[in-house]
Amino acid sequence: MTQLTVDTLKQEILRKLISDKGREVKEATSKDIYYVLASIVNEEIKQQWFQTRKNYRDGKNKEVYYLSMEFLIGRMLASNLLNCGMLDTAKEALRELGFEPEDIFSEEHDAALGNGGLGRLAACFLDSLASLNFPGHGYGIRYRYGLFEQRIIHGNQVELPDYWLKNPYPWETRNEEEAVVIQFHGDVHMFKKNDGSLEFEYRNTDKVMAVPYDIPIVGYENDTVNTLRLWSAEVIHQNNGDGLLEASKEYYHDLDHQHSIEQISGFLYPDDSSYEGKELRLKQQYFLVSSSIQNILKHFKQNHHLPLSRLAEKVVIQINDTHPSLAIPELMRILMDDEGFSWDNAWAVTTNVFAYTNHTTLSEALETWSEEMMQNLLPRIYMIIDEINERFCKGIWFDHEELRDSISELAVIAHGRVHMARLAIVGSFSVNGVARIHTEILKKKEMRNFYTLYPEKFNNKTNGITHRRWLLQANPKLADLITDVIGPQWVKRPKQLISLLKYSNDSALVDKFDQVKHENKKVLANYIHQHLGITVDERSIFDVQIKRLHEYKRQLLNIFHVIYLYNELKDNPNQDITPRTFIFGAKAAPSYHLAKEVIKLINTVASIVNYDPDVRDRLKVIFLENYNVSLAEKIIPAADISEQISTASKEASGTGNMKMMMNGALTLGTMDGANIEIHDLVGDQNMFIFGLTADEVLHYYQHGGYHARDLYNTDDRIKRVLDQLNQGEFGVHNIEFKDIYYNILYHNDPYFVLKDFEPYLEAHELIERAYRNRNTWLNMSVTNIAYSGKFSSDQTVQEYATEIWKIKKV
Ligand code: 26W
Repeated sequence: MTQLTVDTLKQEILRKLISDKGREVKEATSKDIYYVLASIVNEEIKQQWFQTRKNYRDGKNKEVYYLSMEFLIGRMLASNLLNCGMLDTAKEALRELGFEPEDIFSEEHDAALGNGGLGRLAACFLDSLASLNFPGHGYGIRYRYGLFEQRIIHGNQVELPDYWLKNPYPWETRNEEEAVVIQFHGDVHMFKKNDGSLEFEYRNTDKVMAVPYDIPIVGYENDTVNTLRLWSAEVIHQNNGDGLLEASKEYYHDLDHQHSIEQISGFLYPDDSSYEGKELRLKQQYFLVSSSIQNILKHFKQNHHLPLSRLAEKVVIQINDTHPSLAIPELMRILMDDEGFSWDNAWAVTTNVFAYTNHTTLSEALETWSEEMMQNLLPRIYMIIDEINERFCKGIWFDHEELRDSISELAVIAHGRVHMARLAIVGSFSVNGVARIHTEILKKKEMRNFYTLYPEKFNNKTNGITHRRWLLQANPKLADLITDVIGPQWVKRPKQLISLLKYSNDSALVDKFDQVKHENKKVLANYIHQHLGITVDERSIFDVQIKRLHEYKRQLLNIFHVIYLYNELKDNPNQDITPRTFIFGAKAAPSYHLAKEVIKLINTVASIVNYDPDVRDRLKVIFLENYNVSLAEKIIPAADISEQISTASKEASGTGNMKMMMNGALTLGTMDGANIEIHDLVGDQNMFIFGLTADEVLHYYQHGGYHARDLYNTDDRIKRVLDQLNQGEFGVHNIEFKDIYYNILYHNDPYFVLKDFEPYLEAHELIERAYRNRNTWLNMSVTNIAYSGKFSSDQTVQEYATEIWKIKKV
């Protein structure tokens, strides 16, 4: 990239302000400056983007395509500047022109085309692919409405539509010449050809146009720019010649038709880990995979002068959870119906192209579609899945007698439903979990029978996060300090953060880490003050739980502990405790009643605790509304404690745990997901582990033996908290938190909140004591940063590349 100086960049901004906006700097708004700067960055990127595409066209490389219904990319200006090597220059130039960089960056609407972990992981992977010079691209949907905006009104979550395209989005380019046609519904007709093979014809289908919008994915200081291609659904315009369409009686019918087509890329489904069999979602999934597969095949033909039978030499497709797994029958369909392949030849190609990542073992998240719906919406695809199933079941019957009794648990179609995870496993050459424990649970429990059938397919790839966005960009003060101490090599090789260990006992040096954390906490405290009008003590422990709201993530355990602390302070007003600020950020799926109750509870507790004079600022509860990527970037650098307290066995990996560790927070967590791998590295002495293990939890689920009510009856602290919920102490009306109360006592506390309460409390007491010993604490914090390089997504993507994708750097 051209190296702009602060002065030349300033001049360029001023010049563009006049040419693009017709304004001088003193009249310019933050928005003007944002667009001008984005357009300068686009100019910088354009050449490399073109060059990268050209390099890929030479046909030498195998490329990976990451298919995902979600890409939670967040804002792009600062990260594009960073990766172009222009971030510091740009910040300086903006300041000299009289603008606060943060104000300019926040003009960009946070692109929330994802729900949580799975969508953000996809975005981190794209960043690492480009930064490591891998030829890898994303395919997704350009939803017109992203994840809802959350408002808290009287303590309740209220959802507003997220129309993120209201202002022009400067990073996308519409590419009409790459549009493809997608077909739904209709009838399939079969003919016998002269050679005895079958020919298929689709009639009366509903046709939709998929138009791609491309977003550049800029590698870190390496001139690679890959592509995120997002598909938008549009009507196919037929020119009827007379131009009088508006006057015709079909006008309203056509409008209706247009509306129903545009719905396909209309909005992101706001469910995270819970499945609902909505037809529109199935349409979205097929829309994504059909357009992507058609596009991938077109480019294969253009770039490689090879027969399609050799597709797997040049193409590998990763499917992000089961959501895009219809790609498997879609590729079969095209190979057979359009390209004349036999079943066996098509299957041989297909099963060497796809790799599947599983992100959850929660049963309520496993996708199954009704056979009837599938048959009606996608008749040819249904036929192909049916045949995949027939052949697969026959294979078990004849070759695996030991599994005969389990056929209905393995079959792709069983009891009137199509099981997407089973389809994904059967049709892929690789199946991976996202943390060691998660992969083990898949192999030994959830997918046991499939593991017996295909042991060679199963492998682990522990998640990672891009340290560029989550450390360099989000926490520049810490990044600078690290570079001062160990030099800049860690930026390209994050594992070199380990050199920090040498300094973790150097008290003059760790003081500097303390200072950085303190400054970050001040910034967050200001944000809290501005947005909630609440003053928090910067020297209190910032104890953070930020993630989607879900019962298994146990925000409830956290807030129960807060209530307990509050009760303690009310009983002994002069107790000497280390001040704490409990910070929450969480969206609940709009239809998830209990999750919304927990949000209400947190806000209710906040409204009492924060204003009670007896508490005297020793305890604050902060619920930050509309948690999203850019809010995470503000909170994470300021965290002291990272709450990762899922019921063991339930959190596949977690990635927030990694982000906070990298920013020097200490993990308070259960032995679940990637917490276990953090523990492998830093040990008991550098984190706070508590609670049931996964084996214990699974044992209780299988054999019973846990009785929540016994704990209620014997532990006064627990009884008091629950009674306060039931009797309306927290809230105006008596009935307010009855549902939570009933769920715990009458449904036997399915996520073991009461069971883990006491150990959780003890862990908090350890934290309080540890925090008072500044040197020990800082040593622990620096140790965590030092080991966090393992969780850079560069590492993860490198492992996918060598072990699954078999692709090489360009
Ligand atoms: C069909 C509804 C639905 C929607 C989303 C079902 C399941 C999902 C995702 C699989 C949920 C998800 O984001 N899972 C998270 O994936 C992260 C990235 O691998 C992990 O770190 C989290 O532990 C896991 O919960």
